[in-house]
Amino acid sequence: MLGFGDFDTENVDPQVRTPKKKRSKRIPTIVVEGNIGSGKSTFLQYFQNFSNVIEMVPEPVHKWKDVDGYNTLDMMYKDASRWSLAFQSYVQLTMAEGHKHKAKNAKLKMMERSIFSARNCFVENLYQSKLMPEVDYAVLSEFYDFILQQENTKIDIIVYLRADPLTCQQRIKKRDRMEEKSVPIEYLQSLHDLHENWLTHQTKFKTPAPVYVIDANEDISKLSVKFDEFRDFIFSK
Ligand code: D5M
Ligand code: MG
Repeated sequence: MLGFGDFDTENVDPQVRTPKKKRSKRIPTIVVEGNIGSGKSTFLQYFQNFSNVIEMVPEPVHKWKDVDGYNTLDMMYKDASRWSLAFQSYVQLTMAEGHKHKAKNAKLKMMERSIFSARNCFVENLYQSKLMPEVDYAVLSEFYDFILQQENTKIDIIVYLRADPLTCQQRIKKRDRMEEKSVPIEYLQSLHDLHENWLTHQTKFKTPAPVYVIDANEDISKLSVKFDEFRDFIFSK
């Protein structure tokens, strides 16, 4: 058996021993945030028209719905106190992957939600509503801090689609997702308050980038004017 001492490291080509990492340039990243049903997917769809310039990283809901056959999103909705740690650990992992993802031929990257809202809104809500015990919250927080130190999670702008919880509830009913059948208005209100605390008031958590707020209560036909304005804003930069 060979031990490490058996290797002659003296004559190793230093280029081979410490290969230089190719650093590709970081592409400016836009993160789209907002409550459930606030219109994020519609916003992303609008920007699909600019796919030659912007690469999309949609929220990886399909992954959450099939972790080796387990629909962890559904499990979390059905029994949050039992499954939140598993679900949020997986959300944190998949969001870290999204931040790490390198856009290939685009000038901008646009992510639907982020590791930040998962932590500052959803995990925070579970903890505050006592569905997540303090120890799970502490473990997730350490894991979160570690990811932020290891990975480049830098973002450049947050678009906050601010919509009233009642508007969100109506949109959720309309889209009729199986897992979201029993989302109560109180849950949407708590998530709304946490988005406001973070993105508008910065009470407990600071924002990792400047925030561009869009009032997303209006009908989609009127919203597209605001989306146009945001498009002009980013393309003028
Ligand atoms: O988000 C898609 C669905 O995923 C919606 O039911 C909310 C849920 N979601 C997203 N992130 C989280 C975290 N971190 N915890 C709990 N639930 C989450 P939508 O806003 O509809 O695009
Ligand atoms: Mg969505």
